[in-house]
Amino acid sequence: MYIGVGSNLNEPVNQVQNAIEELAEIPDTMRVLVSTLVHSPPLGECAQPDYINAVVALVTQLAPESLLDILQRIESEHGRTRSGKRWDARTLDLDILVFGARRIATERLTVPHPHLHERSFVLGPLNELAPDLWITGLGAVRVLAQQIDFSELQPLTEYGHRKTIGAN
Ligand code: A4P
Ligand code: MG
Repeated sequence: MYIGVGSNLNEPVNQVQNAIEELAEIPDTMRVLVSTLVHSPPLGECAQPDYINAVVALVTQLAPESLLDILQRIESEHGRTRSGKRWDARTLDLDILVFGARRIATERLTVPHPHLHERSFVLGPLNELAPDLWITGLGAVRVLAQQIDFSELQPLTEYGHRKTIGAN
């Protein structure tokens, strides 16, 4: 299971690094891989600061909705306020990118994440962790990544190379 982490407010590198540590503390869940942090300009119309993003691989016994509850609690604890405006600047955004082979389409959850295949800041880190991962309805990460322009994506040095092996 893969989580996309993103921030563009209040020291985004710290926000993302702290969130990565908090993901390791989720009950009935093990953090198995952490990607390199990447820097990119904001996607979307409105002017806002650049983003730091990363992808984290977890193995969990939680149901997707229970995991989402916890992710949203972590977002709130990072001081995220929801302006109601979509794609607005945020202290922390935690998205469930992939949940095994599951396809979920409920009011609260769309999995695989609907924009995953078009975002360099998701596919870059995901391709680092799991190039062979098959995404339901989309195909292999490695192939999706070949169709993406990574020219605006800058990896940050040192932090977060593969920490352990084996992910789902
Ligand atoms: N929700 C549905 N599916 C999911 C899922 N797979 N994971 C629902 C998590 N949540 C999911 O999310 C709104 C609702 O989506 C939640 O209540 C949940 O039930 P949100 O986080 O409150 O809203 P949002 O993040 O503003 O909207 P959205 O559409 O998720 O925005 P995105 O797609 O996350 O885009 N540019 C760069 N460079 N890097 C970025 O990370 N991020 C965005 C936000 C824009 N531009 C960016 C980046
Ligand atoms: Mg979100």
